[in-house]
Amino acid sequence: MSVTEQDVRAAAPANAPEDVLNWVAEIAALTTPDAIEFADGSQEEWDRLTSLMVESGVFTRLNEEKRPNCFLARSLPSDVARVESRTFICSEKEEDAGPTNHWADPVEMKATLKEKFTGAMKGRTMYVVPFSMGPLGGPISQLGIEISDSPYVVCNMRIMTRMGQAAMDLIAEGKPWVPAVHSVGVPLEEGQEDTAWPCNEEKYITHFPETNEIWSFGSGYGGNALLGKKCFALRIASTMARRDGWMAEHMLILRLTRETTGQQFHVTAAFPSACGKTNLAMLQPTIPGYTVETVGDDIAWMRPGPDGRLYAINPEAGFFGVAPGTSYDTNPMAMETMKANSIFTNVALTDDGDVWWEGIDGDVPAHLIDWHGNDWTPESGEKAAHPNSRFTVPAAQCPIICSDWEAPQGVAVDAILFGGRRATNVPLVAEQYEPAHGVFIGASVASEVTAAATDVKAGSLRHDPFAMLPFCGYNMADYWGHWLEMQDKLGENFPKVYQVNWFRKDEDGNWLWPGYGENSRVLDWIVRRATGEVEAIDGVTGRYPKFEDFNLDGLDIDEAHWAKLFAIDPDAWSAEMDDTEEYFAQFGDKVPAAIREQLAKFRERIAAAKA
Ligand code: GTP
Ligand code: SPV
Ligand code: MN
Repeated sequence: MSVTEQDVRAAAPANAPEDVLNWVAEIAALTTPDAIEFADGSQEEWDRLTSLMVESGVFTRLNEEKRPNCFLARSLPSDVARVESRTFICSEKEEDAGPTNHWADPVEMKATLKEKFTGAMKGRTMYVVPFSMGPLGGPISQLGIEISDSPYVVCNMRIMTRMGQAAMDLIAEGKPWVPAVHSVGVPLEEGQEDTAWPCNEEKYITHFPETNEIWSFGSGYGGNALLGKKCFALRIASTMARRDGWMAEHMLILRLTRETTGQQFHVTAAFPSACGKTNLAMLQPTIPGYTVETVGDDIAWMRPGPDGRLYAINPEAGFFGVAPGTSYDTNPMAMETMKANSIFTNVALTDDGDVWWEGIDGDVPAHLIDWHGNDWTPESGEKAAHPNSRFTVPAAQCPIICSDWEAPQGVAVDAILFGGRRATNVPLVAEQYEPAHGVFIGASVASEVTAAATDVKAGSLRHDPFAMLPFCGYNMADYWGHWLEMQDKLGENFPKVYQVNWFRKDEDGNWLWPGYGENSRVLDWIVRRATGEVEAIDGVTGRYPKFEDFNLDGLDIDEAHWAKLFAIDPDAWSAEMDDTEEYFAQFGDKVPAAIREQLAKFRERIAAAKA
């Protein structure tokens, strides 16, 4: 017997409003689940669902002494990351999705989804998960309800969002909410055994920007399934932001306090997926004089405040971070954050019930269970953890979480960074010449592809404007136009833009820059630029630090090494601008004139460097 409207009403909290009940009943009638539960976000619910998943084999409980209340999940190899080729923007007009998104006609897609979701939850429990992106009731926050047939999703949503009854209470007050429907797409016939990671070979991650709807089918992993994150907080929110004069960005947020003066600086930074946001957000400065506090590690919602400055909030409540490469050496604060109450997906399991991944501290164990669930030894020759294996951890557990991380009005942004993985060409740091140049810097971001998406060739260089290529819910060139408008509106108050690159390599393939905590030196220069303590030198890609102004104390970097970090090969940059121009051409006349103008100015600077 599948769930009836009667059952929906019986399961719902007393204050669930009529529009919610009707929508849930409609989805239940379509997907025919066996049972229904409304998530309240309680500890009891977490304990029950995690125990249920341990029993069914979805979760492995980790060693209670080493990792209390922590669980390991292993996905199928066909479901390990976002699937960009199956991500659709279903705007009425194709040009509103733009050439960098996969577009589908909303009417046709709705018909397809109706077919896919028919009976999709048979044999499963439908969970109704109300959530808030941003502090509950905050002026910049937004509400949503995710319906999902995955208890793994429910537990992850409890960490990543403010989930449960408190969100329902706000919805009950009549606040707007975004409906998001998710199914792993594996109905169970009578008596059919479930598997540890149900998912469908055919996946649809779909967005309807004009009606603020999200429908996701076939995947249980990360951004495909935790619909508050990329689907809502970036793709749908970016379209809302354009309509309503704010910004939804793939950015970390951090607070830097100068210990001598107590002055605070807030920095947001956009790097493509798996390019260092979590690491920079939790930076441990190697130079004296600064304290870093984390506000967010992946998404920033930014709005002009009453004083005309730009204010940012982190819409999330947890971190869904890349595990490999994370250690006490590279990111001690992340290591501290994941000590308890965390979910690990696709990492390896040690013999004493703890987690392991490539790059974690200590010796490589002689034996592990790898992310496939198989025995592993160092001789296996394969990675024990998947390159896109992740930890899901409560942000509040981060030892350096900012005291204002839940300030409903956000923090005032002083500088915006754009970066990516660039082995060549891009210097360590460059400052914008003028606001439009800042937008040009964002628009021309290119980065070597990582394992964060399954269907893009890792290692290849691709354009990823504003680190938003997979996350912009509308035409990318219109998005550049929106940035220019926001800059115009805020004038002098709009934060200065910097381009950074921690990933430049020498001829032998060695990093030219030590990265991680040493990135504090770049932040220090940016702060001293803001206070007017140091000058910058004009160059081809922007304005650079003077060698003598930059704090290199204790680093083995002499002037020759410095020169490599900032080397500009005019021919290589000429070629890069040819490529950028070609990339821009696909947007036709939607490319703002100010951006074309910046390209011309860039070429003039190259010509001057050649002369
Ligand atoms: P998403 O969650 O996918 O959006 O990624 P992210 O931008 O938060 O990436 P994250 O900080 O998790 O970093 C991904 C990988 O880059 C990790 O393996 C890090 O160890 C590595 N990394 C981060 N910062 C640096 C750095 O400064 N230098 C070098 N060489 N590697 C870094
Ligand atoms: C990213 O890919 O940028 C992520 C991970 O932050 S996911 O939530 O899976 O998109
Ligand atoms: Mn991300």
